[in-house]
Amino acid sequence: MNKPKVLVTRQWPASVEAKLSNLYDVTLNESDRPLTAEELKIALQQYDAVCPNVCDALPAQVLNVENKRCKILGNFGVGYNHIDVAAAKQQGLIVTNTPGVLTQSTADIAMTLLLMSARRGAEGDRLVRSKKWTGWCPTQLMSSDVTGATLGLIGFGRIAQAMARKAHHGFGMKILYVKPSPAEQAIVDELQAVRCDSIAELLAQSDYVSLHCPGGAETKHLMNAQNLALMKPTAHLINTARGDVVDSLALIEALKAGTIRGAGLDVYENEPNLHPGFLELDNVSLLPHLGSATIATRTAMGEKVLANLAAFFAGEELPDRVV
Ligand code: 8YV
Repeated sequence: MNKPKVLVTRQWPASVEAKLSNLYDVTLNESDRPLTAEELKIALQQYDAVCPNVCDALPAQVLNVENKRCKILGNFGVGYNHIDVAAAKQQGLIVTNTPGVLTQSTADIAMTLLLMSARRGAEGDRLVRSKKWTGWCPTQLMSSDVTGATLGLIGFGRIAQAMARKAHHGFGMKILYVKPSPAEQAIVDELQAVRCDSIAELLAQSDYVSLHCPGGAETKHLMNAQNLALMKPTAHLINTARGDVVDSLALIEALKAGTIRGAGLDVYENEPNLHPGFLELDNVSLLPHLGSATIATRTAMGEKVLANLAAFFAGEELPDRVV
C-alpha cells in the first residue's frame, strides 16, 4: 500500500521531520519559504494531509478549492484563527492543533515581556549598545515594580493560568481574571484569583494586563481606544495571544500620549509587517512571535501533529481535534 502523502509547510525540528519521513511520503520545505495561497490550494489537491502553521492563511477561498485530496489539516500550533474552521468543517476537512505542550514556554514569554516592559529592559539594552551610557545615575531608567503588583488576565485558559502561577508564586502578584465562566475552585484557591465581572473592572484595577483570549472575529480590537483608556496611566499591556486582539493604532496613540506606561508585544496585526509606529516608541518591548520557540516545545508540537496524523491514518479517535 502507498504511504499517505503529507506536506509540511515550513521547516520543523529535524527529529520530527525524520520521524515523519519514516512514516509517510513527506514533502518538507527545505527553503522554509512561506507558501502562497495558490500553493496552498495545490497542496490541498495533492496531499492527504497538510500541516500548516500560523503563517498559512487558510480562508474559505483556499479551503473550497475543487478536487481536494486532503482530508486533514494537522496544524502546528494551538491557535487556529488562520484557518476558517467553519469552512473546513463544511468541506469535510478535519483540523487538529497542539494544545498543552506550549503552555509553559508561552507563559514564560508573557512573563518575560511583563518584566521587560516594567523594568525597561529593552531600553537599557539599547542604551548600552548605543555607547551612550555614561554610567550609573540615581534617576536613570526608573521603572515600575512587579513584585506585589496586580496582574489582570483577559482569558483564563491554560496559558493564562500558567502565567498566573509564575506571577503569584514567583512575584507575589495579585491575580484578577475575566472569563465567561468561573475558573475551577482549586485554581482560584491556589492563586487567590479574583474574577472580575467585566473587562472594564479588570482594566481599571490592574497594574499589568495580559491578553490570553483566542484571536478571530469575536476578539478583534478588543483592546481598542476605549478600553485602553480604562487602564491606569501607570499600567502595562502584554500581548502573547494574537495581534488583532489589539488595535495597533490605538495602542500606539496611548503609548505616545502616555495614557498607559508601556507595552510588551509578541504578536502583531499583519505579521511580520507590524505597524511602523511601534518602532519609533521606546516604551514598547517587541519580540518576534517567540511564544513557543524553545527547542523542547517546538519538538513537542511536532510530536503532537505526528500523534494526530497517526490516529487519523489508523482510523482512531484524534487526540486534538478542533473540527
Ligand atoms: C506558534 C502560537 O509558534 O501555537 C500558537 O498558537 O501562537 C505559537 O506558539 C505558532 O502559532 C505556530 O503555528
